[in-house]
Amino acid sequence: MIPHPPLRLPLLGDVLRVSARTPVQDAVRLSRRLGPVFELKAFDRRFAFVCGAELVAELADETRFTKHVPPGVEAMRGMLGDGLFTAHEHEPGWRVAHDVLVPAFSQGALRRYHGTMLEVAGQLLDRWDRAGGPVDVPADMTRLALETIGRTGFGYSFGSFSRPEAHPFVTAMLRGLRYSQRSTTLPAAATALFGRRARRRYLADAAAMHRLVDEVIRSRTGSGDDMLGLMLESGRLDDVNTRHQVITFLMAGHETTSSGLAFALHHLSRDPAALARARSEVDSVWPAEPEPPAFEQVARLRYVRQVLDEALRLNPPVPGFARRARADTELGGLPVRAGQWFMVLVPALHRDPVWGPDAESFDPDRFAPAAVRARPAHVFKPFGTGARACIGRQFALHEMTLVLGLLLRRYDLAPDPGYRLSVRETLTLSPRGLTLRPTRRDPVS
Ligand code: MNH
Repeated sequence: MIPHPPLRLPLLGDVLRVSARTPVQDAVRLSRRLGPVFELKAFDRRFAFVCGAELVAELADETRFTKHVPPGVEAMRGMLGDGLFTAHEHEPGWRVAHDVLVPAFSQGALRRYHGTMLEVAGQLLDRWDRAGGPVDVPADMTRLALETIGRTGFGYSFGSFSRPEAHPFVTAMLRGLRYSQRSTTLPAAATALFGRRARRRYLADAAAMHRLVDEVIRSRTGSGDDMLGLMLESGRLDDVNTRHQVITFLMAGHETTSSGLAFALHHLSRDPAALARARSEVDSVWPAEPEPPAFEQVARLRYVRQVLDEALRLNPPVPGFARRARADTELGGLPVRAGQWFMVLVPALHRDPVWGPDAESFDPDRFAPAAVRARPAHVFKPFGTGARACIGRQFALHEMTLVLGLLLRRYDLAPDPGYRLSVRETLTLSPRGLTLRPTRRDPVS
């Protein structure tokens, strides 16, 4: 028997313990009392969560467990179909698309994207130069990341920096994510009864996104070796699958990267010592303004990278991934049937006792090379695990390190003293209402 909260209600189960707006944070809170594996029941559904490092190491064993598409991700298939992220383990299209797209994320490909990433980051700096007051960090990071993936992947500009409001694609996508998240907390019957209008709206949003992507494909100006070029020229993906991959990359490629950057900026702006150290690294490794950093100089920002890893530990933008048993097996001695699945609760894993008693505090030294070597494997999983781990990891890390470096090189970043971190959940996590006041650094500092 898997542990669950005491005093479970008939019918409702544990739903009152988990708010529809903050299911992840509530589950993390419950995990402190319930232990490394526990179950929550919502109406007619049961969800098993795993957050203990030793159990996650077992789930990472690809011979016994594999990726599962859980209900919240299944719901996203209205937008993403059988794209890489939402493909079921048994769908043959995954391997084909994976093989076609891997070269789009190689070192060589990143090198080609570097110039475009710099141009987009330049638009962010122009915006912050003119701000003259607080900037909306999540909104600006979303502009940056959407523009970056649109231009590097597909040769398409969303004009994100010349619009006062979010691009309609972003609005439709956020509504779609919210709908998908809600579908995990409502009982299936309630969704069917009361959810007709929401469902219609979702399908309309998905259709609008599909039309936009067809427009991206038509107006393509990129070269043959970007993501879209690889897909079109391979001749191995049909039109519908190509469309699903494009939406997958636009969505996966910007929601997550933008919140990763926003959380890192939050933590850094509140830790003057870490900020000073990160900045002095930028000043010593990179040329002075206005000279742009070369491709190779980005990965040399080792401490900035530690800052990003530590932010991804405390606030992983993708807070969970699911693993399913391939055959009857055990998990921590517990019998597990073939097909049974578990949700890895990443923010809780990232606070496992292996991280020490001060796991809640922000400390980039946790990612110093010696400290990393001293920890067991599988305790840090912001990008998932195994064959279905994030294909965009190096892309995201290059972009985030580059942008953080450029911001540190140019600005002092004053936090809003009244701000308390509030985490917004839309399947991904992001810092709600985070603002900063960027001011140009003293030329002599
Ligand atoms: Mn990404 C899968 C996190 C950036 C494209 N990504 C995953 C998974 C996690 C994840 C976790 C595994 C989910 C699961 O097992 O169900 N991704 C991130 C984070 C960032 C990120 C935290 C940034 C920070 N991801 C990106 C970027 C792209 C991208 C950038 C594309 C440009 N991610 C993907 C795709 C998959 C994925 C595609 C699905 C891979 C597969 O199953 O083959």
